[in-house]
Amino acid sequence: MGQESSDQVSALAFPPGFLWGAATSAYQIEGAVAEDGRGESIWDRFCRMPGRVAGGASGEVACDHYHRWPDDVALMEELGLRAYRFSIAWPRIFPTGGGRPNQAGIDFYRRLVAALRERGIVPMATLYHWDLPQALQERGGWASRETALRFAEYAACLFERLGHDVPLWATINEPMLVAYAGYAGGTKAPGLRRPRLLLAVAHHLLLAHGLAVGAYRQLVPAPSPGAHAGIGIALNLRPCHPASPQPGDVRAAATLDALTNRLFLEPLFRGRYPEAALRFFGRRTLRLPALPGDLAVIGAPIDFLGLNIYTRTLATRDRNPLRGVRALPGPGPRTAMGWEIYPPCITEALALATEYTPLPLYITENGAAFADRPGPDGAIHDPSRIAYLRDHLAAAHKALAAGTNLRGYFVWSLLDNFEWEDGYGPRFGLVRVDYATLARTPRASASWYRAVIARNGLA
Ligand code: IFM
Repeated sequence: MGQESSDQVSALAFPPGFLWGAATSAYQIEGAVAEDGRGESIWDRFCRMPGRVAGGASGEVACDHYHRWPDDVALMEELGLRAYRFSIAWPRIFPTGGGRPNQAGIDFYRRLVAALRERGIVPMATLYHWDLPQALQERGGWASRETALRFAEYAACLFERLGHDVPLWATINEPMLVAYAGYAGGTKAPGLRRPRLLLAVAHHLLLAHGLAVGAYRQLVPAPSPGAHAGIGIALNLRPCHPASPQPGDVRAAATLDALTNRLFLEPLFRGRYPEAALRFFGRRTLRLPALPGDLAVIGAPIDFLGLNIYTRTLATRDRNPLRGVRALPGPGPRTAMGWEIYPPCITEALALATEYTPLPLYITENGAAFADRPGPDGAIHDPSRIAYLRDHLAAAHKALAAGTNLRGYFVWSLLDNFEWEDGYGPRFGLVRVDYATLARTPRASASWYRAVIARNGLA
């Protein structure tokens, strides 16, 4: 990779100290699902259900990061990353969801965190990136309040052991997808098609978040103001636009926004669920299982808000009264996931978050899957990924120039990895992984990103 001087002046300079990183998650990269006492997760189980995951794939080996993490940390250093967002596998720490913690699991993350810190890479740990211990699923999973209580214990255990070494913590990754894809659409683990559970699942995820924040305040010293430190949550915000100017579609966009974005923002920052979402669910006789005091727990002050931003959604009215609204992809060019490439999704999602909070914001995920292959010289040219990242970063810069409190940006993903129900098809990595040999090869986008970090901005 080319050497760039850090004092180069860039056309789109980011603020000093802006945190440049890349992200991954445990089940998507670690493999070693039966090693060192790790328990079964809902994804291990889901992957064994016939027809649920493309090609019958699973995270059994994934990128073998569990064994190759020293090489992966060396790669991060080569890339010049200032931060790395990873997730902790709950079943490695509590193989059956509770009881006594598994020391071998804790040690794995302790070693990883120490290696990151030695290289000056700021660790951001996510506590829940979708790999629930299967034993808790058998007791109802997120539809049960008990899971939120067990999550608070799991979080406290990690704050006690790693709270001083990990400056940034995200509680839950994308609660919206956990609820809708896991319990209503059934496309993600645990694969349930029981939309009636939606509101309970969303509420218990938020409650788990709030309880973990409470534990953090008791166990970890308050972060110094201005530092990249503290606790937050990673929401996936998708700006919703009407598919047409028809009043039905305009209403559909507002409803979809309430059901997907504001369903999480509003309780976190305003101590209530959005009226439009409650009306929508109420008409379908879904009940919120909130106990007195829950909303205060959920609204416990946090230190930052993480945002996973990829695209926007178009909304249209669905004449099926059970559904009411339908999400459509936009008309623009698409990534290999079929997601519309729409860079203003960054400015719009940041504006939506800013409506709710003046807190520091981090883009905890942004990136794209594209099909590419190594050329005859072995190099991997991925101009589409570079263009995607450049245009989305330019949008982030625009938001910064308008005063948005954006403090950092994490590319999804460091490595190609297990893309959930899509198996190993879509490749999001700055670094290509050859799944036959597990060899890692940085793509052209990795050199490009390295240069962006070195000059703290876009050329
Ligand atoms: O791979 C996922 C990640 O686990 C959560 N956010 C979106 C990514 C791309 O689909």
